[in-house]
Parts: sequence; structure tokens; C-alpha cells
Amino acid sequence: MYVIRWPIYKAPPIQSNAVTRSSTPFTRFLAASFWVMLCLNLGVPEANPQGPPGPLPNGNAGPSRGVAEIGGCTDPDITGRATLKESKTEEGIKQVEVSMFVKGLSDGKHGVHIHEAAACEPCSEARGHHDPGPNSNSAPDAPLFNHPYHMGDLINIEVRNGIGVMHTTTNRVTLSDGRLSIFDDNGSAFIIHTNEDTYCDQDDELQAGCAGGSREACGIIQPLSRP
Ligand SMILES: [Cu+2]
Ligand SMILES: [Zn+2]
Repeated sequence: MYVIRWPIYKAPPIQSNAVTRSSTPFTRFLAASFWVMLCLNLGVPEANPQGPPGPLPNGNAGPSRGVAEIGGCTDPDITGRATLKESKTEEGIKQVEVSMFVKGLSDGKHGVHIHEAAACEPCSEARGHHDPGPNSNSAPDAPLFNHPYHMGDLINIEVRNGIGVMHTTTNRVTLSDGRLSIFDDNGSAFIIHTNEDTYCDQDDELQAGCAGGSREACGIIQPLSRP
């Protein structure tokens, strides 16, 4: 059984490059947040890629948490982690909180999506954007331009001084079993793109690469057992 170990990364000394070069309070805050969040993941339970761990307290079958270790498609200096947590709104709608921390990307915005297959080697194996359903069309751009209608479409991650942080909540997907689950037969993976996702929502934005272009980093999403 695959076991999440901590520390996942060889943590660089706190004085290293990105931290000391960034002298503004905001960048120091980002750097501190990065490591604090990694530390908070100390308590993540064992990954359970073999299958769902059983019924949840709210009656849903399947996992309620997930994690992805992120690495560069070609650049080994890109590393990071994403965590996913499913909950229910007061109305009973499932929602998934996604938190992502990545270092080593170029500064600026980078498109992030949940892609349709749990594969990163090479990053093209993650295939298109997660889009289950009777009219599934995972193509991001030309010629069909089915972006940003995909269930796996997320917001950009913003990188400053080499550190990227992203938090978002989506109700387009679930971790627990169901028609929107990202833990379907072939699983799912995060892809971080080289460029910003413009969301391709304007007619004059419908051009190849509007969803972020080439692939920079990838992380297979693993289901976690309940604590
Ligand atoms: Cu993508
Ligand atoms: Zn999309």
C-alpha cells in the first residue's frame, strides 16, 4: 500500500534562495505559508489507491480527501503538493476545497485543471480536462473549444518569487462516488500549464492555448482514507 511520507521533499534550509531574496512582508508571508501548509499535512492518513475506504459519515461512499504530489513535466526543480477535501454545503451540495502549493514555476499566472487520467509520464498521458457525462468532451481548445465548460476546470495558480499558492472551492467535481467523481476508472491528475488560463470565454479568445498552453507540472491525485 502506498504510504504518504513526510517530509515528502528535502526541505531546503529556510535561508535558501526564494526566501531570502524576497524581502517584502507579503512574499515572506507566502514563503512561510508554503512550509506551514506542508507541515500541516503531517497528519494526512495513508493513501488508498486500491479503492474507496468505505462509507462516509454523511452516507456517501468513497473517499472524502485526496492528495497529489506535484512534479515538473521536464524540470525536476518544480515540486509541490495539492490537497483536496470534500464537504457538503448547508443545502447538501457536495463541494471540494483544493489547496495547492508549488515552487519552481515562473512568476505569474498558470492555468490549473483536473485532467481526465491518473498519469504524468509523460504529462500528455493525463489527457484532456476531466469532463464526465453523456456529452463528455475533454478537449480544451481548437477545434472544439469546450473550455471552460469542463468539470475539471479550476482557477489559475499565481506565482510570486518562485512560490505559487492557490486555494479554491469547486462543486463541479466530487471525491466520493458518483457521476462527477474524479476517482473514476482511470483516476485523475492535476496539470499546471506554462501560461495563464484566459478561460476562453470570449469569442476573440478562442485560439489554441487559451486554456494555458503547454504542460509545466503534473500530479496524480490519490484518494485518502478517512482519518
Ligand atoms: Cu489543463
Ligand atoms: Zn477545460
